[in-house]
Amino acid sequence: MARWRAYGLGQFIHWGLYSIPAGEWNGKIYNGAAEWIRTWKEVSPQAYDSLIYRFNPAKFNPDSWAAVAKQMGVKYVTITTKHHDGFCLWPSKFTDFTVANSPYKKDIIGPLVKAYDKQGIDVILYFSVMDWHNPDWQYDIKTRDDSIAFNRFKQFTRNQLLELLTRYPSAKGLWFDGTWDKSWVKQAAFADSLETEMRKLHPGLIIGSRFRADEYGKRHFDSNGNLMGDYEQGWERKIPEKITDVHGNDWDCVMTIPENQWGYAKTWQGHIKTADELLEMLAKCVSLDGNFVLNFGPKPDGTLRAEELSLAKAIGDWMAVNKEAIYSGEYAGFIKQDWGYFIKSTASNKIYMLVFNIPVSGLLRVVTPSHTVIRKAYGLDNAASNYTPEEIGASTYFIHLNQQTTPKKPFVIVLETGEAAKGQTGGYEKAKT
Ligand code: 16Z
Repeated sequence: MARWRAYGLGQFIHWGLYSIPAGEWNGKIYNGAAEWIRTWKEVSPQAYDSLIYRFNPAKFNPDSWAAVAKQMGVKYVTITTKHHDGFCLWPSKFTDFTVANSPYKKDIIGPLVKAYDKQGIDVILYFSVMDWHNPDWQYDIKTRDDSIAFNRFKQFTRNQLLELLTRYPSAKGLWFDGTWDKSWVKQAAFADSLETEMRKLHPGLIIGSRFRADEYGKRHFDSNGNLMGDYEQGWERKIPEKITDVHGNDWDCVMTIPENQWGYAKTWQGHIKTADELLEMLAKCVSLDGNFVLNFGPKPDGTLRAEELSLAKAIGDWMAVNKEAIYSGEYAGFIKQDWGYFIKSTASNKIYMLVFNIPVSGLLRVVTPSHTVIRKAYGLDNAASNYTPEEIGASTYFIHLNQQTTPKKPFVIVLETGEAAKGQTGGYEKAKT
């Protein structure tokens, strides 16, 4: 988890049969998430499942995906091995509904793991427990037949998970999804023993809080209020506002570029996030002790769409200059200010100011924790660019920006701080009221 904590930035990949229709069925474009198209009432599940005969990503090149991720500066990637539709991107022995029976025939996961490993990017395997293709999957267990079928399903799930961990031993963790239905929530004992089995097979395995419920059906946090799993997996398309929201837990935020599309959708509707917006989300997450994971939905031919490539490039260009403020960054303990986010480095004593909103005055307020003084302030992109913080009150400073030269891009100021000399009060007198 120490390694996980230092990641800062991650990539999510949603790829599967849903990338072929890409949100469009019989000429109609659906606004819902493209990877859910199998469930729209106009879509026949049989027709959807036949997409397996069209899965043939001729231009898939795992090394080029990994190179994009490397340039972007991500430290880990989460890849869908099987989404809710049940289609497996690895040749699972436990179902026919896999890449092996598509025209592509080859394993997708193995080469991806290898390519990302080669770039030094850790891999987490996404796995949906809910499986629309498997007739044994149930939403709830109401009859004896449901129970018999679901018992088969549990063994199937166990087989697939042990298979994934055996085939891809370098994976660092599992990202579970589709675990919210009553059927699975009732399997606390089974899930608990499966978790133990997986951890034994794969020491150090990281599992988030979505995997299992407790015996009272509580999810994420058990009936005693304790986090279940290694990190909180509830921050999906939302970000905490303040440090007390995260209760001292590890967490990551998974985020889409448009409003709610994970799989490839031909047409993105509504607001599409900009690089600066995404960078601000990244800064906010790291400043509150979390990781930020940006989703990509590759096209059916195996290439990445132009919008995602250009965002990845812009984020990577920013990271090339400012990564020191992101990796190994944690909550700084400074009062949040309107211009942006404070991040403290766990690797040094430096404090980073990630500036996103420049005030009209050009003055950035910094209130230091008690007995802490600023010794030095300079631009992360240029250690020679000194700022002279003006002390304006007890533990309170203004950093003066040169409004002529301040870039119109998010930037970082490094603060080197120290302990105030004994008895040093700054001479500021408190009001008597
Ligand atoms: C609103 O109900 C949802 C929304 C998203 C149920 C499931 C999901 C899936 C998405 O398809 C994507 O995989 C996301 C991470 N997951 C929670």
